[in-house]
Amino acid sequence: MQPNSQKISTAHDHHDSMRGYLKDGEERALHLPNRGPITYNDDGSISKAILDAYWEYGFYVFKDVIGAEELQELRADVERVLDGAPRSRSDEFDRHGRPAIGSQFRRPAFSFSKPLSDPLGGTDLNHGRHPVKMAEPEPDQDAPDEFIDLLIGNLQIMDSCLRLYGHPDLLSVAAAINGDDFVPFNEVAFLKEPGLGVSVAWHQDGTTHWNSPDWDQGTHGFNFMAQIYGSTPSNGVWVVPGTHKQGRVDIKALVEQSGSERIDSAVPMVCDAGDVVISNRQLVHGSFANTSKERRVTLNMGFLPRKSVINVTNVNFAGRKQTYDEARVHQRSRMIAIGIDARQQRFPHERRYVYQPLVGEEEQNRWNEETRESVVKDYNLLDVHL
Ligand SMILES: O=C(O)CCC(=O)C(=O)O
Repeated sequence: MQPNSQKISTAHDHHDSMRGYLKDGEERALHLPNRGPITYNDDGSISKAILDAYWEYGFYVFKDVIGAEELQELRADVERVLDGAPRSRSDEFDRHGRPAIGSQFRRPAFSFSKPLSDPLGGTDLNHGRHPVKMAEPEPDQDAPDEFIDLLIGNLQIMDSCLRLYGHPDLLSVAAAINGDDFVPFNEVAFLKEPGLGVSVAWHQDGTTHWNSPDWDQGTHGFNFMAQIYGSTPSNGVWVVPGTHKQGRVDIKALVEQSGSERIDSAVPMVCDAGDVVISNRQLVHGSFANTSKERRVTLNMGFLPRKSVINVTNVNFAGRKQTYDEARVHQRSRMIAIGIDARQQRFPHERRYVYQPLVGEEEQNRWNEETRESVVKDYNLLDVHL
């Protein structure tokens, strides 16, 4: 039985007490046959070995997807956005006294949390899908009361993220998993700052289709998780491999069997900077408070199978009911086409991905100041919530 981590008080104790669990998990993770570059069969389709491993384990670590130059651009954009962020959740100005980034958008671009806390575990938030509270170690005395743990709407606050969104290899994977007519879900950035990063309590994403007669292992889609500083067992997302195939998992029971929230069968996503993980949203997954000295910044980009989305009704981020009809999904999907064009302008020698649902609409979906205003601005009011 592992120590009851709920009783651990300081960040230092927490980090120390995790060592054995982190090491064992890393070893298990590195033994799984689910990491390597994105590769193709002779006919241009994604390699069968990648797809087989993804469907078997529910995740795959794609190595070296983002090159050094692009990584620098992504990091610089995150820094710029943090520099221009509101000083607190109720502030309209940044630390330089300028109007904060995001004030021009209808949805907030920043989420604030208490250092090393678990804002979701054991609450009704997110449809109550995080049933177990994680350990909340005491942050160091010089830690701020609150810090930014999430950026929301990456594609409108960071042009580098819009370009990454149009990545031909990632979009080819999206098509291989969800079909050529895949649709967008949402884009956020998880900021796991050293000594501050919050827990994301164990959960499965997805709220709408668990009891559908045609539910399957891919129904609630997947997230790409692009790592711009790498991801370690201490600061990374952990998953329970294969649980995407099991329907609703009893997370409380998993935690009880393991003797603490350190679930025995879980493994961490171990990545270098530039790697991108594809992670099935139905996997049991979560992350621990970041008591390590390493930063993780993960850019999430989610995609769904069209058949899970069209004409489905759900509540949005503000609790308002909405139906994802064809017109709405079409408008939201324009972000893929604009991302492709933005990428092509930046990397003109790279293969340009062809997004089947919007073939013939390339002219309307050029990346320029007009589409920044008319399509990209407030695009995430049309996010899909499944
Ligand atoms: O990045 C993290 O720590 C959590 C990610 C997560 O839970 C998600 O993408 O659903």
